[in-house]
Amino acid sequence: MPERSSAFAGVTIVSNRLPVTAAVRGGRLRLQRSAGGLATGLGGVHEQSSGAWLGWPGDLSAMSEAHRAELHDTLATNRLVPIDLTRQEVERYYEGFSNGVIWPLFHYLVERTPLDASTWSTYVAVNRRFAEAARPAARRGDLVWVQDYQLMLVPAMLREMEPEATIGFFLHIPFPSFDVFRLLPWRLAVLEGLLGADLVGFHTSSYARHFLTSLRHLLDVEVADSDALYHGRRVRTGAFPMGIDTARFETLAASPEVQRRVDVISADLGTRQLLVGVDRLDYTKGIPRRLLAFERFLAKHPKRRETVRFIQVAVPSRDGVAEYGKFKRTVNELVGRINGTTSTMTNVPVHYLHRQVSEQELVALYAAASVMVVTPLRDGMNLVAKEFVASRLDEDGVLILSEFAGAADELGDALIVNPYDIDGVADAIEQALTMGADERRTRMQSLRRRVRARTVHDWARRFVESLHAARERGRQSHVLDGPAVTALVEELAEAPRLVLLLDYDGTLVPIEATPDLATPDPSLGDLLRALAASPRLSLHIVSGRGRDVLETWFGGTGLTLWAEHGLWRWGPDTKTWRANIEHPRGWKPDIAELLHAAAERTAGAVVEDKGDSLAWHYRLSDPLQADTEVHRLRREVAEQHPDGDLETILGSKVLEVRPHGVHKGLAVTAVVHEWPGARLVAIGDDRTDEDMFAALPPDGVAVCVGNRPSAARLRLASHRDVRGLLEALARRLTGQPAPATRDGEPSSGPNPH
Ligand code: GDG
Repeated sequence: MPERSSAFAGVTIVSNRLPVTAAVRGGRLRLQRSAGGLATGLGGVHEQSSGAWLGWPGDLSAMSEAHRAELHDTLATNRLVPIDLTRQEVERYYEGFSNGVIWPLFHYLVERTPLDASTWSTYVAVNRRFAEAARPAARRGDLVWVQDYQLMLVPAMLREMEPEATIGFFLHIPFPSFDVFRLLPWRLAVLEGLLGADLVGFHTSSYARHFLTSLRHLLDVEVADSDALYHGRRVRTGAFPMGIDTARFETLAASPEVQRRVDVISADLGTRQLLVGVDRLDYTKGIPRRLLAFERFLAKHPKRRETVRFIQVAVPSRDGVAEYGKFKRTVNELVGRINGTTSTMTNVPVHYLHRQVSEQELVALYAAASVMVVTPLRDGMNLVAKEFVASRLDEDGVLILSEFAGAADELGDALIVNPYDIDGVADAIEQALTMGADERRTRMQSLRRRVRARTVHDWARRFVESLHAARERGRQSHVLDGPAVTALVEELAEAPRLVLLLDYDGTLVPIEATPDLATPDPSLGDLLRALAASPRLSLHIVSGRGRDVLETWFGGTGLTLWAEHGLWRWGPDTKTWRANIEHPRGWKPDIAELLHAAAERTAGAVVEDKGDSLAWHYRLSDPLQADTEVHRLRREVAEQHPDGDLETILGSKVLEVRPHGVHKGLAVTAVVHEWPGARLVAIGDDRTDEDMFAALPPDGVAVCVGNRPSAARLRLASHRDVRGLLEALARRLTGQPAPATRDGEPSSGPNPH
């Protein structure tokens, strides 16, 4: 029995298939629970939840209206919500795109991937249907847990409908490395689809890493620890290796029925040793190469033709997908050829069962095998390997396991093989068959400990608990839409004195490819002048830029300027720069040398000398290489200045080196001192602006621009929305119409997203 966990209380599951199969037998409707690991693992969650489970109930086209109505009623009493799909939708969304395109590509079988666009639109449409069906649950506040590669667009679609929803996604197959994933013409849509979730889970940490790498390369998403920072949200990623229901397999293995079957199998084997393979008949599972390795093994050890038997169960699968029909013939022919050349008068080495076997037969095979051969070319996890281990109550038997199965990460005590290395697998078979009893026991004991330590119920609980935690951390800021901007402007206009502290790059103008390109447009000058004209308002630009450029751009607008993150201050009355704090000098040449060396190594990176600080810009560089260089530069700076008189600050695609203790919060502190009682508003887009937000007095208003997570309570989507807010404020304070925006059109106020 799964442990009871209150974490599951309001979980709604969304998966391609419902966990039951409906059929009409003897004129009566029968529902059979699916036996697979996924149905078991999620079944425990569903039982303890008040939420629904949404999925396709299978092809009902041959079912009478009366049976269909009965089916819907029965499903409803079990909180199962059927998503009906037409025959054509199944062909295009499920067989065509999911199993025809995503499945081979994500398993690195590029040549089996037909990249024609014809099925994509149905994939999108059916994903939308699932998202719409999940909407009521999301609105109710349920945790919505979406499963697998058939539904990768659902998280973003649901997020769009219900921005406050809590959404988890788990991928049961590998997430391929970036160089393979990038082949997919719809790669951006898939990434954006997944990023709608609060938590994206994978079987292994390498799949999670591949996902994050693709995000960095293709969407330039900022990654902090293993979280993706996207549209103002923190999308957590993580490895949640799926386990099995170990207790169930142990109980089955100990049952008299299974024992009887083991006896029958053993009696038939006599003194022969048994190798077993169990898979869906799928080209990812490595059956042909496994057969070739077995053939090679027999060729190397001809006497073994009499003393071993290899039973391969291949469960029919996805018959509707063209590739699978061809594959079935290939395997048939291979089995025939190998048996033709290796059979003796008294033994046929390969027993090929192209059908589903009962659970009892399955566990009896696991229990009777000397060697279990699990050699997929790629496999997200592979539960068969774990089921074999759980069924070995005798602590005997050897597992041969592909290094390309996710399970290999946990089951290191198996004989780990490369399925492409036919000779290596042949040798592993011989090693397994001749392994001493002590070694077999030691390995199996260790494998059993691991499989028991992480059951499928633990997997479900860990995921759902992480999703709860992700929700707690995710919601921080409120996106200001048009009415919220109006309300804010009204509130600010009430203040007798108002101070605006504005960052420049990314806040008043967009981030351009190089800093030189991000010059202020004339309309920005007009807007700032209009604001500065209000006697109640004090306007400040608080930038990381150097003194000269700020003075050139804004010297004539009546603003106070703060250069180099608050190190220097320029006032419209004095028209001179003065340092805000004492700071060390003479450090720049050595550090500049380091930064230039890093720029030499990194295409697109440039060094900027700001006077009393240095900046290493990498907007045009490969994000991953830049990450490595940033890491290295921070270490090198710390090594050269062990006394900590310098610090390195990561901004928006820039690493700054500057004297310790300089930060934008200095500007806020000074303003609070000079304008006691004034209402302060700070607006900024990058990490350095967080120092301003942190230094604000309790009634200060912090507004973050763009996507990154922030301590700011309020958020605007882009610099355009900042201008919209400032224009509205200028109108309200001066009673004059606001100057036009950069595009020559008056802003209609910020967009909500
Ligand atoms: C996907 C991923 C990941 C097989 N033959 C019979 C039978 N089975 C059962 C096994 C096992 C299940 O089917 C197969 O699970 P796998 O994990 O091995 O593989 P996929 O079906 O490809 O599953 C995979 C999994 O999702 C979970 O995330 O591990 O990597 O590809 O439970 O026992 N069951 C019965 N008779 C059979 O003949 N009764």
